[in-house]
Amino acid sequence: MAVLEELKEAIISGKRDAAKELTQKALDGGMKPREIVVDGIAAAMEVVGEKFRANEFYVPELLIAQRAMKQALSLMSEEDVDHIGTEAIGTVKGDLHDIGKNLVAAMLEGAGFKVVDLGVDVSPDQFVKAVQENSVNVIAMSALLTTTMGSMRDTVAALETAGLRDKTRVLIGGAPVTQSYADEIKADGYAPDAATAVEKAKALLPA
Ligand code: B1M
Repeated sequence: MAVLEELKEAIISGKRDAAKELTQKALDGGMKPREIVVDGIAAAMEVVGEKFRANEFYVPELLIAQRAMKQALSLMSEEDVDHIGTEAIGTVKGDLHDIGKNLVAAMLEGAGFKVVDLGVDVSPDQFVKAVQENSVNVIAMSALLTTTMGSMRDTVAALETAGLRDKTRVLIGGAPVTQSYADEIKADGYAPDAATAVEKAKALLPA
């Protein structure tokens, strides 16, 4: 267990090499990948999220922890990790801002989600295709421009048209997005930051 505590600390403080070495040490010691992900990596990202919300960490610390987390995860294969759910994430059509979206994606990955990252400028049809091609539980949309937010509504409508709305939950966020906008377009959840996005995404998973 000591190695997982050390791994947590390494990720929280953004020590990339140490995060990788400690993950390797845990694997060599016979620990199961799931245990390492849940009790080491996800636990560390939870602390990072709490510190971010408490204004103890800012975006640079988040990005540094995210890189350390990626190093730890790089030693796990897809089959090794028992994902808690699948999330397709993207910045909506017409919008190229991806810093916040990448943070949300990294936090979701650290929390044990399989993340299908569709990138930026993602059209409603691309979101629909992602749901059709992967067993997606939650679609996560990010928008930073007031002029592109409307694409979130279009994506909800496209999911309905494709007959996928009932089985797909929709989570939205980004600087101009609000809870009242989420209510207006009938999204299932809104999160103001990356840490809350993880909480909301977990709550949206089927029981
Ligand atoms: Co842009 N830009 N930009 N820009 N840019 C803003 C957003 C703007 C507010 C600046 C301003 O005018 N004050 C303004 C938008 C105004 C508006 O619509 N209300 C703006 C504009 C106008 C533009 C252009 C149109 C400028 C131009 O060309 N005339 C242009 C548009 C390009 C396009 O997208 N088509 C443009 C371009 C760019 C750059 C390319 C230069 C660059 C983006 C680089 C990149 O992302 N790779 C850029 C940047 C960096 C910004 C600012 C400065 C910073 C955005 C950012 O990364 N913040 C921004 C002004 C500002 O915010 N101070 C601005 C840090 C990031 C961690 O926060 O993305 O909010 P954020 O994510 C947070 C939360 O919102 C939340 O969690 C994250 C972490 O807590 N969150 C989610 C985000 N997505 C979520 C999804 C969720 C849940 C939570 O669930 C799914």
